[in-house]
Amino acid sequence: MVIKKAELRSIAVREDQYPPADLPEIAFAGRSNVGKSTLLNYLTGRRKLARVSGSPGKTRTINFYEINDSIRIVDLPGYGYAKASRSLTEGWGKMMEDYLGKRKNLVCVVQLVDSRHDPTVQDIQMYEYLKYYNLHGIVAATKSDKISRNERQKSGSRIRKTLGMEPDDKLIFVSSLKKTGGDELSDELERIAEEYAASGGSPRTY
Ligand SMILES: Nc1nc2c(ncn2[C@@H]2O[C@H](COP(=O)(O)OP(=O)(O)OP(=O)(O)O)[C@@H](O)[C@H]2O)c(=O)[nH]1
Ligand SMILES: [Mg+2]
Repeated sequence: MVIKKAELRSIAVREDQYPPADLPEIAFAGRSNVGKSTLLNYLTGRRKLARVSGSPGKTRTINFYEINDSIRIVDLPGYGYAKASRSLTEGWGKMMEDYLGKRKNLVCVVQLVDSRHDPTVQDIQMYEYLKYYNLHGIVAATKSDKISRNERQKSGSRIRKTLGMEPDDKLIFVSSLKKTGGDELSDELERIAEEYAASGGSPRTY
């Protein structure tokens, strides 16, 4: 996918702040600090489009980025942020339920996991949740610059097994630092968007 244009369309904490449901959306979900915002910048080739931080809990809103006026990538706030206050954690749950559970033009969620570690309990729960809504299918293993080629094999089977990925589910190793894996991921996203367009943009039925 050649990205000619990428811009922040909306920042939302409530449904009435979402943009109209007129374009297919692909969301990025994952633990705080796993590298969602950095991956978005890497994929769009815009270094400063999404804000990145060394400390977890940077993205606390649902941020909609419009690509080539034809598809949106949605940067979701991360989970598993230990220092988050109780009210923030509760707010997070509702915000995620409202978006992931109801958004009609949401076609897929890319789940990000850290390639260095076993998926956490919350990663597993998130993948289960995505499966339930049929939004699963692509997992991006981030920060792959931090592991060797050898470790990648092991990491891959561990992630597949722990999350309970099906053989057809895609696992893509990415490094936003070294700029690897992005082409494979964006080809996958393009394929999904085309499928959605070919289906006449049929909305979710649940
Ligand atoms: N080595 C390495 N570091 C990375 C990579 N991607 C992200 N990081 C670092 O990981 C940290 C967190 O990145 P973010 O993109 O802000 O993470 P996030 O998932 O958006 O976090 P929240 O907004 O808190 O949910 C930053 O310090 C990034 O520089 C990568 O591919 N390789
Ligand atoms: Mg972020």
